[in-house]
Amino acid sequence: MGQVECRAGEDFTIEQDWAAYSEAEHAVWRHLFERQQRLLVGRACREYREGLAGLGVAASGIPDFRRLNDILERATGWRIVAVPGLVPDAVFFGHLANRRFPSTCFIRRPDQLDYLEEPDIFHDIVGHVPLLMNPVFADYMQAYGVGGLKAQSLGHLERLARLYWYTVEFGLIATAEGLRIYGSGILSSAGESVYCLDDPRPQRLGFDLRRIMRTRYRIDRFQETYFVIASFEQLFEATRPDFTPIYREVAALPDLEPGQVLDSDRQFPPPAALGQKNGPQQSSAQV
Ligand code: HBI
Ligand code: FE
Repeated sequence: MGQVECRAGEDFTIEQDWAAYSEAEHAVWRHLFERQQRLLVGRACREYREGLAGLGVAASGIPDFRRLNDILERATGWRIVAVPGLVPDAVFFGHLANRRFPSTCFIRRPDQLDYLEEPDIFHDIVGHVPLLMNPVFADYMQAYGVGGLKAQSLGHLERLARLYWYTVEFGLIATAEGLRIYGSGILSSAGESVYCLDDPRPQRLGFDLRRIMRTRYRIDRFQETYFVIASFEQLFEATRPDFTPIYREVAALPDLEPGQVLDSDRQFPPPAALGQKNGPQQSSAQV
């Protein structure tokens, strides 16, 4: 049996043991948090900023899940449960379907500040949890969990995982001030927080459920394609219908590569050419 199984119950939950974090681990959190807060000004969407503020997550150090849960449960009925790392898909979906967000509780090492293979507490708590304070997004995440259990039984998990990837992890939202970030994988990444809005190379396409379910993704590099929603209500409405006929329709079409563009795609224009003399701070995201 792997080490994880013997430490966690059948739902893979463990205790966070907040008192056990070292000063060095709190220092990694502070560095990551302060850097992200500077970078996300003018880039993170309003709903994320409101959720982060509402949770009281701060630079002071790694938060105690018990304190966050007092606030989160009152707001949307969600709760954070600690897990040792990635858990099996069925366990992951089972938690989401019951408004439990499975968050890792280890933090990356100082030499992993810019890239980490799998989620750590900074990605989960600073990336994912603030948006669970938003009622519409909280409903979407629970619907995703319910849908995941069904997708697994239908053998279409890969297509649903693409929806998660291109929305929950790497989604952008259109606002009156320009494109803004809501995807957790971007919100917890210093480099991609800038690249996703400022770099002219990636495609930025209008949200299209079937298009997303056909589009592959790479986990080891910045996205070549981002999908843009008009609102969280649009995202939640898209998950209302029964996906069974949609899976069948999409399975009959060829998969698409990241970066590929179809004539039917709604393309958002690349960011204005960056001012040569000023470099990235002249990005379109500047409000
Ligand atoms: N487990 N802890 C954890 N966190 C995740 O984000 C996660 C997971 N297991 C499976 C998973 N994500 C994805 O493969 C699902 O979207 C299918
Ligand atoms: Fe994640």
